[in-house]
Amino acid sequence: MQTLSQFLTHQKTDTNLVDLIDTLMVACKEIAIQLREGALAGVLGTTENTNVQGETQKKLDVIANDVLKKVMLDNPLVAGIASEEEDHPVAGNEEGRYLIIFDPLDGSSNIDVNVSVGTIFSILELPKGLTGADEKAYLQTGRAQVASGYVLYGPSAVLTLTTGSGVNMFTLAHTGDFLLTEENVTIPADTKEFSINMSNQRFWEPQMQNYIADLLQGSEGPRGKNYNMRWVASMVAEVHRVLTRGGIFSYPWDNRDPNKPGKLRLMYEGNPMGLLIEQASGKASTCYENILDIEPDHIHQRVSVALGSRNEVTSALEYHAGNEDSQ
Ligand code: P6P
Repeated sequence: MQTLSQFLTHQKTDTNLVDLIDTLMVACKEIAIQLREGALAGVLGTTENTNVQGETQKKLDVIANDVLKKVMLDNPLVAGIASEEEDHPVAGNEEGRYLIIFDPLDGSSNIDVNVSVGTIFSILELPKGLTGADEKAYLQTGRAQVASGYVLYGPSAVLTLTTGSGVNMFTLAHTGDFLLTEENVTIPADTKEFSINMSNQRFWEPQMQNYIADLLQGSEGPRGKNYNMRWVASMVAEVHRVLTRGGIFSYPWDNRDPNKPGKLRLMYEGNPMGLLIEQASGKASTCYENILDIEPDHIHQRVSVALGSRNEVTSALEYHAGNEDSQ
């Protein structure tokens, strides 16, 4: 089985990008070890702090963020990093070429109940004339990403990665190597599985209420087939399932905070996941536009999401375009 470095080198990936991704995996392996220790290492539970999102930080949120920050900023290729857990970007090396944006531990509300979580990352090139300290340097569309992916810390630790030539999956072996286990991942165009937090149903726009209501009618309804539902509350786990067997995952806009475009974050959830989904022949939308086309305004901006099996996402968008009778 090919190691991650062998595979990327075989694919003729830029050697600097290979070096950067290898460094990222050093940090993720350390996070995986801390997670495996869990209660034994006294790393469960929350801190006294809240992050820029207004969320109480888990101890492992802070640990994961600190590991990624230290390891990545030590690499001379890194001009700067931005993180869900950092108010502002952190400058790296003046000669650095890359910007790394990450959600250090997505789904961390699941840590204390031992459910899968993950590290999501997005890699951009530093624009000329800007530094890793300038927030403006990071505000690039999702299509500008040179690579994106996540490490899912589940029953096994799996890296899912795109460098713009398809999606591949690598499983962490006991040797410490990430070994190629799935090549050229392709999402089935159709699905019978949807993933949404149904407890928010009364807050959605009518178009989303109508779409989900039609799914729930099953084979007697306009969709003409029975659907199954999943909700893990870790986007990284949901996206991994969608990449592995298809589905539609959505966290739509809701009226609980009308000024917020969505719950998820564009720069370190929507964009990296959106690139993976598109590279695997799926579709990634806000329900109104392709996620990867959004011109970002600020590093922590939020976004609504509907992504996964191309034909199913297209149907969901037709409800939002006012064609409720879409089949
Ligand atoms: P809710 C985790 O906090 C996260 O950002 C995503 O990983 C996940 O899909 C979503 O929020 C879960 O949100 O409202 O169901 O807890």
